[in-house]
Amino acid sequence: MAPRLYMMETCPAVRSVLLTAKALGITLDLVRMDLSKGENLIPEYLKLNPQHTVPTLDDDGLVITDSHSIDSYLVEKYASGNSLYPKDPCQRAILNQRLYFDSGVLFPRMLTILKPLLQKEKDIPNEKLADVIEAYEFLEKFLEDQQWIAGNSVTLADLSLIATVTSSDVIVSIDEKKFPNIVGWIKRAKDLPYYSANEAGLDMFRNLVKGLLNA
Ligand SMILES: N[C@@H](CCC(=O)N[C@@H](CS)C(=O)NCC(=O)O)C(=O)O
Repeated sequence: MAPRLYMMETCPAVRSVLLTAKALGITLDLVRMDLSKGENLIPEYLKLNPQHTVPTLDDDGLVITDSHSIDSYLVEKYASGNSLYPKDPCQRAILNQRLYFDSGVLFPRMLTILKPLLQKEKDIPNEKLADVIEAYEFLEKFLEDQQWIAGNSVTLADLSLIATVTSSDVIVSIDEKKFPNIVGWIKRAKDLPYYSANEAGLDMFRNLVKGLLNA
């Protein structure tokens, strides 16, 4: 039975799992959810994921929440040793730091802007914008002298962050002059053979944000 993914494509965290699965050639049983209708708050879903977030993976009864955990699980379970999640402890330490950067810094900083937007609050406070720009500055440094986020080959850190960064760019535009490393990295990521897994959801996300800003 294919692992079941509870998902909503507009969510960057979901798209990182779609990218990982496509990169590894894993077929997922996709269960689409509409969070605007509170489908993540029904008791059945809360039983699976008390944090009521998407994505949630159910692999034959093993329930995993948080995209970063799901991505690393998919590699370990279905493609152990794959270069997306190298076993070398030094490479993995850097990679994990960048996954935690996505999880603990960039993604939540973007959410502090997105959440009020979803609640029809159009004025974005300058300090929230500055926080996201600061996260871009960190990312720009990570990419100094290397092609990918955790070194010179593609890893899960790229798949997580590309989904977040391309979404964040819709809200807080990435200045090409200030962030040439990030812009170059995005261009390289778009050439990955499985990048299409980010595209449809990103388009939906773009339309959603444009709609909210122009409402
Ligand atoms: N760190 C989590 C973040 C997931 C997350 O915040 N998902 C949002 C949608 S993008 C969500 O489900 N929000 C609904 C809620 O918090 O109730 C991950 O990587 O999976």
